[in-house]
Amino acid sequence: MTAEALVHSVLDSLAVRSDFPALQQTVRGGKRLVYLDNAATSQKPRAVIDAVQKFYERDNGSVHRGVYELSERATAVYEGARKKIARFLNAKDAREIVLLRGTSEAINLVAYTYGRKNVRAGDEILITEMEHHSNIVPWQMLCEATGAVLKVAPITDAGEVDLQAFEKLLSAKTKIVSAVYVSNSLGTVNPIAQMSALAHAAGAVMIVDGAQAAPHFLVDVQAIGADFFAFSPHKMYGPSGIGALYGRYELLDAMPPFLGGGHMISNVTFAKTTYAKPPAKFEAGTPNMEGAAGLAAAIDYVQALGIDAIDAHEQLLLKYATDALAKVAGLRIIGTAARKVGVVSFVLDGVHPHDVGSILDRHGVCVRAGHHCTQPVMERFKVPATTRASFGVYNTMEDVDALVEGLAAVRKVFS
Ligand code: 7TS
Repeated sequence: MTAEALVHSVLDSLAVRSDFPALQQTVRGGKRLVYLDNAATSQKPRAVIDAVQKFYERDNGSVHRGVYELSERATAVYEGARKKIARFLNAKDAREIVLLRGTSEAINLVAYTYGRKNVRAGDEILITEMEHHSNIVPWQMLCEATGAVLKVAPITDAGEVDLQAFEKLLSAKTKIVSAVYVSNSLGTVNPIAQMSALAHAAGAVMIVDGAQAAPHFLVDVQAIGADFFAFSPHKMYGPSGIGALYGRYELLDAMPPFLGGGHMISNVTFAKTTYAKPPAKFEAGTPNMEGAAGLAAAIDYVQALGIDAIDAHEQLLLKYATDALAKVAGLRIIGTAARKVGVVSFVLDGVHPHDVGSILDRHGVCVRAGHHCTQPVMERFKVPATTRASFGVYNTMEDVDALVEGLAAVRKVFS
């Protein structure tokens, strides 16, 4: 079987592509749109767009509060999405799912509430060198507020966490370990269950930044031992502005609230306010209801394709792209871990990644060029930035070929 036929045998990516209205357009004067920036945000299938529109056309009403039919429907959509996420991530209970804006807000919530309650001066928080800024800055803010110390587990030249060093950095002082499941700039899939087990053995809680995991393979928050797990559905064909924090119920229940306001209370008087139980305690204000409708449709969409088929499809693309890019003169791939998702970061001798990105854009190829909000990773590999291609369900080998052809054009400009 040819490689092209093999890709189509696990997922019919051309049929999948036709589900995405945005991918039907041409760009830059008639060029086929080759969208390879899925790690930043994915395009949306018709089913998700329709679910958002249907919510506005039929079900929009005040969630949780109203006594009329539209409000009941809005509440059913919103709470239905919560249940769907709980099943998707294999949480024990839907009350363990807090609906927020996304991964950044989820990690900030944990740092602010769990962190300020449980972390004292001299305690330690352990992260890794491959974290997104969203999983660095909230911990630095917590350390500033409490006098705790941030420790960083180094990564190897291949872009894998140095597990021995990680283990050595754990001690009775470690109160929190927070690590990325999948690196957005390197593509590395971390041995997160093993890291959780080590964190727990040291008596720390384990927070998993799952932004780049859930779109690509089956996630089971219980199996990986996550105490908290952050999720951004806009990277998984869902709407932006909605996301989730999974937290073990006992932990959520013992945490103080984050934002104050409507819905998060049990009773308010000027003398004393008592708070609602989780997840309501962390959901002040009118939430993103239409986003919840779209998010539920996105989960249905990936489950209908089959998450294992998605994984297999992206692995084939990753291999095809890695082999093809390795043959490009002067190109070096940054991130060569044994286990990766469909993310390829690279640098091209003598050409700044921003120039690579701009020239590729002229050919209709959308990639990300920059530090990908992982400046310490750039420092680790001694590069100012990388060009990153990241794959999704609708990408094909033709897309990879377009990338490689675009790179030949870059080379011509800079020769
Ligand atoms: N963590 C990881 C690993 C990420 O890749 C991102 C976003 C975030 C956290 C933040 O997610 P948000 O939904 O709250 O924004 N990563 C990227 C990226 O790679 N390019 O643009 C955003």
